[in-house]
Amino acid sequence: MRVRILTPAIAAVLFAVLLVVAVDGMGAPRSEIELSWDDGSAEGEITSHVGRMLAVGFYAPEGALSLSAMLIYVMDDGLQNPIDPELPTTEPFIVWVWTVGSSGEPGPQANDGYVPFSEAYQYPEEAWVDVVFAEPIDLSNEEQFPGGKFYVGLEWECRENPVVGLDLDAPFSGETRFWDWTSWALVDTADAMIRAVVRDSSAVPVEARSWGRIKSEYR
Ligand SMILES: [Ca+2]
Ligand SMILES: [Ca+2]
Repeated sequence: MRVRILTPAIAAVLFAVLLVVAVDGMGAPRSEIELSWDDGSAEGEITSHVGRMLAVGFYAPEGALSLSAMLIYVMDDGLQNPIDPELPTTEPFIVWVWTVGSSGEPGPQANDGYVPFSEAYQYPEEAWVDVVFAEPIDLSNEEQFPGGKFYVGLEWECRENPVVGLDLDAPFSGETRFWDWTSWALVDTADAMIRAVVRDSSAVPVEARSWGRIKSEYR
């Protein structure tokens, strides 16, 4: 694991949109909620080796038990693209959804492992990368997802790419976990900048608050 703490001059204040309200073809509102523990600004970053994983746990609000997308804040890896210096140097990664294990850590996988960008250089750096699941994941099984809790995250397929943003502003959620090839270590001094987008399945608007917004508003 390579973790680096950025200097304040480098740390960018990032833009966070916490509620997306879309309108479907019939004009009826459809609500999606972006769940976050991070405050939108990266003070650190993390990257690792092939087969290691990073997960963040979330609680789906009542009435919004369908996981439709996740977001990951990809940092600048400091490398230059050999083909075109204007292009990013991003590499594929695997997206996982996990149930909750017996000790609260990520449990068995709840999706098939999704590679949203199968070729190199397909998504930007220094940006929120939006990964939409082809099939939304049903979180309503109370045994798998007690209290609506689930984990989303990524598995590295390439050495030290991508580099993921870390929010180092307290308080910390204690919901970030790192798979070091043998166990899920709890990361309690940072919130990884990975978010989940949930929605209801009946177009009923749901509560729009999130920890990340509260943290950035009231810190
Ligand atoms: Ca921050
Ligand atoms: Ca780069």
